[in-house]
Amino acid sequence: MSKILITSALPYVNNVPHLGNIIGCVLSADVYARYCRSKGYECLYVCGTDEYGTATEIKAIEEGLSPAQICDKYHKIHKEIYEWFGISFDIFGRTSTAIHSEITQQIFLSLHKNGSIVEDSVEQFYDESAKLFLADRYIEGICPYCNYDGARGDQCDKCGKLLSPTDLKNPISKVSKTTPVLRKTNHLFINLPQTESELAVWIEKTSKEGNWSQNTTKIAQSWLKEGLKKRSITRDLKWGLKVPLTGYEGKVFYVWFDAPIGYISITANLTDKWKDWWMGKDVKLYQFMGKDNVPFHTVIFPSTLIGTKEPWNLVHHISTTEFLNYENGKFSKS
Ligand code: B3M
Ligand code: ZN
Repeated sequence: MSKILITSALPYVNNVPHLGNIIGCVLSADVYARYCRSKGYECLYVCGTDEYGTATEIKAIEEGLSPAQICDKYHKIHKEIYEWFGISFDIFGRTSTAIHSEITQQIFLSLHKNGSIVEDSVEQFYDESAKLFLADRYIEGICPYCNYDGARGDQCDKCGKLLSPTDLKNPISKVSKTTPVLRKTNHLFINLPQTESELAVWIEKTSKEGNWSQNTTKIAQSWLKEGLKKRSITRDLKWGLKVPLTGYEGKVFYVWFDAPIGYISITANLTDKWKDWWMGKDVKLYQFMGKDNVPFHTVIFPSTLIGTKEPWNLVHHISTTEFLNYENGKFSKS
């Protein structure tokens, strides 16, 4: 009989969990974990806080604390709230652990060894008054597709299209409310086209075997249809994981590169047998998330693991929810 590995998307640490987090990927996963245990299946349910990246840095500035202090403070709040709800995680961990850095760097080095990492220089928005390169979602402007004027540099919440900051009309820095300027900087990219055909075969097979919803399969297929492009995995930030490559000393991994590896490292913080769960045979991985996280779990993270050429277990079933709506709008954290 298969072992069942269950994950809920790792909530960003920099805010207090809201109803959307609970409904979106925790309640359903918890019910499924309880079901599996009641049937006597060997099952493991992991979650934890996603702690790196600009969001944490900016929260730290706002609260006059260090990023590490922010993580400690909010990790505790998250943990207590989920305990209050009686969520049956086997572990509620975090991404700022030594094991997490080790596994992330190892995965990066495997990709690098296999020629799946390429280097390129890019122009990126820089906030001259705050003196920092702006993460995509700290830039706001008008969506080129639907003209919504609160679109973020990574995504438009109105029409759902993924964006690049330079797609936005009238970009404004959310940090200082000034107009950012473009500056050149070097970054590392994961070469998604290299593993695209292998990924396509896997999506075709797993979406059927794992009974993916129509919506999930469509999202994954639409990425393949457009053709995968290389994606940057480094950022000019301080609060993140060090990149173990000469020339990249001042940079860190992009939070979406390390965050999904958090599922693995959180498991490793729970048990020495973590490889049985993540590489062993007869494990079925069930991942629960909000629908905006689907491309990362069906395309980008599986490509990352495929690119290592190591026998990682990829997702079997994806469970997603729509945004939680409230009076005709997206239910927001604020
Ligand atoms: N923290 C985004 C979110 O909370 C992100 C998920 C990571 S899952 C590896 O929606
Ligand atoms: Zn739009």
